[in-house]
Amino acid sequence: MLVRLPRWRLFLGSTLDGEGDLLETEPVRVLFWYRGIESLGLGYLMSMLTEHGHEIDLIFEPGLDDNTVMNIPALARLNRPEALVERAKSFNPDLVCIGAPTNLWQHASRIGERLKNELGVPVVVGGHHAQALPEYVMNHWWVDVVCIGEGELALLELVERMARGQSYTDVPTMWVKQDGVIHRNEIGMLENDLDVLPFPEKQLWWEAGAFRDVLEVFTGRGCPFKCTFCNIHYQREIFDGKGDFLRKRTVGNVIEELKQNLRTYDPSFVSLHDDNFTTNVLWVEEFCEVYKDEIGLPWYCFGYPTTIKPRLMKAMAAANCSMLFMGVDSGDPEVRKQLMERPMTDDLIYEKAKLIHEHGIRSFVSTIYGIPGETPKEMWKTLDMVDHIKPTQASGNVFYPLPKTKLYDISVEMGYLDEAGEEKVRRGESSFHQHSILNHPHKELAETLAKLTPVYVKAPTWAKPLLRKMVDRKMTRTAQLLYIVMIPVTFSTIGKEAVRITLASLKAVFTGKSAIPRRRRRGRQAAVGQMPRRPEGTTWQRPVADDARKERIPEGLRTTQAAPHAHPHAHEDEGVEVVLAAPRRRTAED
Ligand code: B12
Ligand code: SF4
Repeated sequence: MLVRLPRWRLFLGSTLDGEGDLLETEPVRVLFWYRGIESLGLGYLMSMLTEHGHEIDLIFEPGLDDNTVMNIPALARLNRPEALVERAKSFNPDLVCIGAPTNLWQHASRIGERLKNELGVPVVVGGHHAQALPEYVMNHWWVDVVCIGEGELALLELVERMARGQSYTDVPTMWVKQDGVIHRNEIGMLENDLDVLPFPEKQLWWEAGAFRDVLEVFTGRGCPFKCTFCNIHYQREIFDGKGDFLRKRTVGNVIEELKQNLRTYDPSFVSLHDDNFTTNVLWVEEFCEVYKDEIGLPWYCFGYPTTIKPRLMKAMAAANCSMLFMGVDSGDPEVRKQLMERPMTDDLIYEKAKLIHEHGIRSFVSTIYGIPGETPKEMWKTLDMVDHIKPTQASGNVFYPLPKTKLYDISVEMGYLDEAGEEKVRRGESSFHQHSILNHPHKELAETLAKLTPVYVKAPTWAKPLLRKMVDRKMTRTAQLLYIVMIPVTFSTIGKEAVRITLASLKAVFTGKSAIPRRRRRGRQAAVGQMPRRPEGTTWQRPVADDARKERIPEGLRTTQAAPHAHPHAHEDEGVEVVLAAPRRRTAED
């Protein structure tokens, strides 16, 4: 029997009895918001919902005024907020989902408040700012739910509860505010088997102009390292005991996603986002073997210096790897070791850069200037190291104390971040590419160096003394201008895609396409065999009645508790041992 249930407004907080599971429910309409770039994290949430029969739409702000790289408030009009709100209204959602890394929080809260006022439906906020500062985020009147971890299972559970008219105040990983009470639920179990997740949504991002030439894909989640400026070390703590922190998809599953997207889109480049990518040589070799035959497009990935090995480079070069991103971060070994917890010698960095180039792979290195306690001499060493490496591209970042990171705490302890600065971080002001928000005695030097690093490494020898003079005189504004003008030269690959995305996303907001509800037939992926590792007998078709899915329901909601699933894979290769289910063991190189 098909029972049509009313929308959440009529029964929020009421509970159907257990038989509710058997009801055929109406889809819930979920609206997503993001800004500036495609978010694969949100893409996963979107496809999880559509695979279960719910309807989604996306409002995407081009973010030209402040894209975390440049801040030009006069361009804010180009985001056409009115058009986005109109689209939101015409979609008539039951739920709004906002993705918020720290530096997007200001924009997220502006649109979140507006949507709450205009639509009056519950608003869920997730992403790194929400994970780091859930209490702060929840304290905003317009926020109803905060997602404190990975969202696929938690959001689906919440939406399914809405569809069934059940209360969702106890959904793990979600903090829920209802009738003035905040229900702070524990973080739920992580999905250990990434292959069971539906491939992230692409079409809505494409329509919004968020990608064109570059097809992005995650091959794994988590990172074995512990850089003090990154969220990874506290994420490892919050997910402790909740499953495998380091997870890898199977090669077949990644290739299948790429193939599926290549049937629809026509990218010229593949971008693999995974900090874990180069840590598992056997996985990479298997991937490269299949990739070169079945995909073949040039691609880009991340590599932690100690994990860059000859065998790996050989396999990657043969599979058309076109660029490798490697964090140099600081040119001073003590700063790297003591302040950044990236213990490696200068020689190791030079050797790895050489190795990359010897295999015909282009390099993209990144630097951070202005961390607490850093001296001018140490900052100059960073520029010199990067110059010596002769990378294809280099980026310069101004240190930003991301909330809950070790380097944030160090900044406070050392007096570099006062209460006003902490409030700026909570509000997400500035970014890695803008002004230093520390009370750093050498902040102008850091800002000028950050702007000039990409230009300096590409400059002819005769121009370098001039650029050094510019840094000496802390000509930050001129450096900023030069940085912008030189983008086509300094970031030729990314720059081209950035221009295409800018034009495409502007076109999308200006032509004002109407909302087209996306609803996919349940079980679509299963039907075409795209989940090679999904256990037999399981299905995405009826999530509630499905036993296998119940196992994936976060702890606390299960009727029977399943033992946490752990599948450690240990691989030894060339002295690097990587254990995928546990914190990484230190290597000789570390
Ligand atoms: C890959 C990556 C990128 C890729 C993004 C690829 C893409 N298209 O999605 C690129 C290189 C483009 C990128 C850019 C930036 N990144 Co980045 N990036 C990462 C990285 C390495 C991995 C992220 C990851 O594993 N995601 C896996 C997916 C599945 O997780 P997710 O995106 O977090 O989403 C899940 C949950 O957070 C949650 N969730 C997220 N949003 C929402 C919303 C709702 C409603 C719900 C319910 C749940 C939810 O559910 C999602 C699915 O499980 C992390 C570091 C790390 N290892 O974590 C940094 C990281 C996320 N990046 C960071 C930063 C600072 C940036 C930049 C600002 C850098 C810069 N200088 O410009 C830009 C931001 C651009 C932007 N507008 O988003 C910071 C964010 C810190 C913070 N507190 O905000 C991180 C944590 C690194 C760090 N330094 O600590 N990044
Ligand atoms: S290697 Fe990258 S993702 Fe891993 S801890 Fe360091 S900065 Fe974070």
